[in-house]
Amino acid sequence: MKTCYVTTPIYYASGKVHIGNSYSTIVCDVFARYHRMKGFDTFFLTGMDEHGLKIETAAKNKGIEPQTFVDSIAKETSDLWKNLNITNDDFIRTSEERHIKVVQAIFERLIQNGDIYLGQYEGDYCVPCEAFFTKTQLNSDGTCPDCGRPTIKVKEEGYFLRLTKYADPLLKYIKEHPTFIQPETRKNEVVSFIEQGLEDLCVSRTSFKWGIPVLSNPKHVVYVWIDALSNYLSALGYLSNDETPYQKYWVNGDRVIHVVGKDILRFHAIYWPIMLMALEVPIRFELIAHGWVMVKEGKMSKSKGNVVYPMDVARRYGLDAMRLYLVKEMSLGNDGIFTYDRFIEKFNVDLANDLGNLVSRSISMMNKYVQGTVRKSTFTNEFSQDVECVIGEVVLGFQKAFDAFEFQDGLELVWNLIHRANKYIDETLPWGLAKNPEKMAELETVLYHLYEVIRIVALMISPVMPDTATIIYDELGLNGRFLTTEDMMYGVIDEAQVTQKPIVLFKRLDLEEEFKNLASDV
Ligand code: ME8
Repeated sequence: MKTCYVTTPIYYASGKVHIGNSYSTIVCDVFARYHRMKGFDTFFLTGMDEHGLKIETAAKNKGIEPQTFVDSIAKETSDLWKNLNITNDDFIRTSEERHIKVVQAIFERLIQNGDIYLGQYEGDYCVPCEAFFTKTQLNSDGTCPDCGRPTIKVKEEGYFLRLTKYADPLLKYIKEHPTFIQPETRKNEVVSFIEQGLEDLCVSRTSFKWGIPVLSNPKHVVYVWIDALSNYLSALGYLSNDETPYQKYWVNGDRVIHVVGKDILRFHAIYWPIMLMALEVPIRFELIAHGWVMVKEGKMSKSKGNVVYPMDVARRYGLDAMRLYLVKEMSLGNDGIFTYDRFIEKFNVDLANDLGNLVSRSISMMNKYVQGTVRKSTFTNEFSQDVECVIGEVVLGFQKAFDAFEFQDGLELVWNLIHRANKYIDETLPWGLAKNPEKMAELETVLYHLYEVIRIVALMISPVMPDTATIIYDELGLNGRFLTTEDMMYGVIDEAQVTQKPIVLFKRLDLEEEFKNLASDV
């Protein structure tokens, strides 16, 4: 059986996860669910990044131990994932023993083979971003190039990872593996960053305590990126000699995908493969870098009070509608925008009008004209043939897109099929056929084609809208059957009995009304 290992970034345990961070997790969930449908043995990892100065300071401000602080955020975050229907197989936390052991072993190994050495660090450090910057990387006024806030000067003894030694092998690797960094524009950014010249990276700190101590020199704690990046191996049981998930999903795995936001691209595209080269661990992963979810005013920020939380949207409009909006409206490589007016507009068009309407009018015609029993029929006509053709093309394109993490393109195709089916109803006029007993075979064929379109649409949207897909499947009388990607083709079902009572899947929203409600809730 083929394997798929997909990971989200591990989230800083410093605050509440918003709709932007949730985007990373939702797209990974879509990928994992899709691969399970394809029959891949899939391992989906997410977790928490729990060390560092920022977290130590936040805990101190609350008057509690850092461990107590991160425990409560980890619980809140893993509960959120359950509520968002995320199907992660594991939840790694960097304060766990299984992770600490791996990081300490990795660090010692890199000291022993000379890829980490002790030196003097002098530089500019951004506390909120937990990142050091060279003079050339800082903004002209000396502020942080990532967040724009002031940096502080730091001078201390520190361990360094030899990035310089691996710059050429890394460039070679990137050139030889065209899908290593996606999309292409992000790859070009990384290549030009490396070509400008890398500097060795400071990977330990002595100025705070909340981190993993370096075993051979415990006054140092491991600086956050070696700690954080190692989660992708520690969760797989990297150190053990047994038949571990590490062997299965990493060393011998078929697909390994790390999904990251564009702001942490550099760490994953440069530091991480270099760490792996230094450890002699094969680089098995492909990196997908996505853009940011923005709001009307630009970036979400607590101080501006414009942060959108996923459960607020999901409670109001349904979880699946929110998941669909994020996956369908965001083009992976670019920034996307979340606004309630756009969300409501898309809800009405994509869900209430297109999908909801197709399902409800088709099922009620099946009940009205053939007592809910749909059968494959041999009768055909040009419209039906065209629908079969469109199904074939859409499924092919959909699978190609979903394999390549291009969910927006895949879903665009699904909606093309929905439009085609709605048009098919207008072309064939089943209510007219029903009036003429001689047209019974034609009517049966139309209803069967509609049935097959709805079934295949439900299957294709199931990684994104799992609850909706289950409801539609139940309405089609298929509970729990025909659920793999192989069932995504016309003609799979011979006969079926649909529900007599279809529910309204998505009720049209009134924009004005919704804005009144939203305003009164704030
Ligand atoms: O960076 N839209 O954690 P984090 C889309 N601990 N994605 C967004 C976003 C937005 N508005 N805001 C943040 C970290 N993100 C590290 C990762 S991995 C070994 C360590 C994304 O909690 C961001 O790009 O700050 C990143 O991919 C993820 O949320 C976690 O961010």
